[in-house]
Amino acid sequence: AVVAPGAVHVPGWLPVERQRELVDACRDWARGPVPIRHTVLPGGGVMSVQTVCVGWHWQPYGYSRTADDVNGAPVAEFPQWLAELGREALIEAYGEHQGYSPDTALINFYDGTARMGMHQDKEERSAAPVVSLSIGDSCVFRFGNTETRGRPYTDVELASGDLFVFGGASRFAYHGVPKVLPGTADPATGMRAGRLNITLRETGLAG
Ligand code: MD5
Ligand code: FE
Repeated sequence: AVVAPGAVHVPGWLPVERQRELVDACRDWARGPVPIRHTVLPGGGVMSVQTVCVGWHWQPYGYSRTADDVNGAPVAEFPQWLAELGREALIEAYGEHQGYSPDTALINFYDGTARMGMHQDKEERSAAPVVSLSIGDSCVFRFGNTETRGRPYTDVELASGDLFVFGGASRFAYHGVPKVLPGTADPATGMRAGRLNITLRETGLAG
């Protein structure tokens, strides 16, 4: 379903076996070299989601190769199979992969009470689409506008296996996750509780 120009939601895109493989890979990355943790914001606030990064380390003001706010270690290498998954996602959403070459993944874990406030993703120096994959508990995803954190917005339920691609005019829209729906996960994915979200991005950075 096209939710807005450039914003495409594909329910149930990822088969359960591929969800399970992704969960296994995310469990490995969550252990290290940079352990999954709650990001601390510049103002001192602590995000309720837990995040681990692959390829580049995200912080609210930019990307680096080492996790200087965690343990100083270089982040795990971004695997080519994940870039290929991103191209498959773009072909599904837009009919072509557009030469998509994501070099970073942000992996967010939401427990039953975690939330993500309305924000824009502007740390990337690239207007390439963001590919979002959801596994585990469903959530309410709030898709807004490019001008304000507030209305108008559309609430969409995202379930396990759903693909969402944000490109074009939607790339810089405000968005957030006001609510996780505990108890909705299919244990066959490997997620017994909570929600996993994997986003693929092009940082636009060299090296
Ligand atoms: C999530 N994560 O469900 C979301 C999925 C984040 C984040 O928001 O920053 O880690 S990514 C949703 C997204 C990305 C880029 C643009 C838009 C949405 N959008 O225009 O709505 O954990
Ligand atoms: Fe975001």
